[in-house]
Amino acid sequence: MPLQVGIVGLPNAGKSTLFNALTRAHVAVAPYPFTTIEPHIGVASVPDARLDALAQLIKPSKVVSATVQFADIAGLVRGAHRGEGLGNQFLAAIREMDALAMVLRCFEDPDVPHVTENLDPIADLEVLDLELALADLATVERRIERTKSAAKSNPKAYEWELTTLAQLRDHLGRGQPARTFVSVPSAGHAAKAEGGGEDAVRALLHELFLLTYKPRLLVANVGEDTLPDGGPLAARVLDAAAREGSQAVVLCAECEAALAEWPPEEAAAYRAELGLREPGLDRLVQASYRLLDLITFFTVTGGEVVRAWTLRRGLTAWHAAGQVHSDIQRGFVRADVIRWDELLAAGSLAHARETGRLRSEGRDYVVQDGDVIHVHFVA
Ligand SMILES: Nc1nc2c(ncn2[C@@H]2O[C@H](COP(=O)(O)OP(=O)(O)O)[C@@H](O)[C@H]2O)c(=O)[nH]1
Ligand SMILES: [Mg+2]
Repeated sequence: MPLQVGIVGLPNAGKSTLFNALTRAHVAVAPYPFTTIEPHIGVASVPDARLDALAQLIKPSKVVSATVQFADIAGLVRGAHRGEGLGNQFLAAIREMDALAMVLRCFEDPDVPHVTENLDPIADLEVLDLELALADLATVERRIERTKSAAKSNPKAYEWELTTLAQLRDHLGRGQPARTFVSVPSAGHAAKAEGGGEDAVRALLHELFLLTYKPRLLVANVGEDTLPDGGPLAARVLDAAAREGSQAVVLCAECEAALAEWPPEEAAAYRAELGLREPGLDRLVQASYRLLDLITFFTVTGGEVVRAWTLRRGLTAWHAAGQVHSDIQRGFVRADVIRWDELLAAGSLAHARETGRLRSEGRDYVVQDGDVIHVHFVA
């Protein structure tokens, strides 16, 4: 199951515009395609200058980027947690996501109605967060009931879980996201109780599939006239992101959608005029990739294909081999490893080997972001 980022926001925040911009970028911006695989799900290639540099060096016949999937999730409105609108349906869709991109409306447009009279992206974010927290609260309350009945025959075994769940319920009830629960002092206290530990708290949160436990980034969708910085509303979004320790991306979804259909040089020239150094979409895709805590490793198979692959941070050469092919993983012998920039400096794998810069690593080697890996295996 590939990792997915859900595009979430109030109606008319620009979610579908953003999603379509990513989809259309496929046509015009060939190196970084984005294809729609289901009406609301698309695959974005991750722009990566390291991959470009390796392709320059090796001149393969094919270059393949790493990817991230996005889903356009409609229907988050006030009252959604009670099932209003498409409430339940969209909450189920969010539950399946690995991370969320919260689209916040910062663009003025009298023709596009907004749920409130004045634009206030932070108030909008609070509405979104409250709905998610209330949905989580309902989840936790259901779990408490289940745990209570399980505890009847063996109260001691469930003591820690019940205490922790009660604290979590209070935390969510105050409108706080599950993300910040592990760090609150009372949770720390519970963690020290028998059966606990911070890892146990994390495991419990994970098991509950809580919406407010998902990593997220904020997207300030601004009007073209406020580019490149996005004006005061975007500044407030950046502030909010800094306060909660998340990332924020400022972009104009409508401009991105239009520019995605232009010839690349003209789009680049217009971007430069607006003061933008790179497509906002690229920044969004890259930020999403970081949000998922993914790293990239590269393969340069026979000089034919240069490819970027995705791996969870902390996984090993053996896992990397499995990404490439299950046969390669099964027959894993060892891996030749060199950092991408060392390979560039060496000029070729052969030269890197001759000069002793190619390392030989075993299956437990923890892959580092930017490693070029060649796995030796027996079939
Ligand atoms: N002026 C302006 N309009 C936008 C921008 N992004 C989206 N819109 C418009 O806002 C309306 C709602 O956008 P849509 O993407 O359908 O919102 P959704 O409900 O969040 O999916 C559409 O008419 C868009 O053209 C933007 O950056 N600037
Ligand atoms: Mg929409």
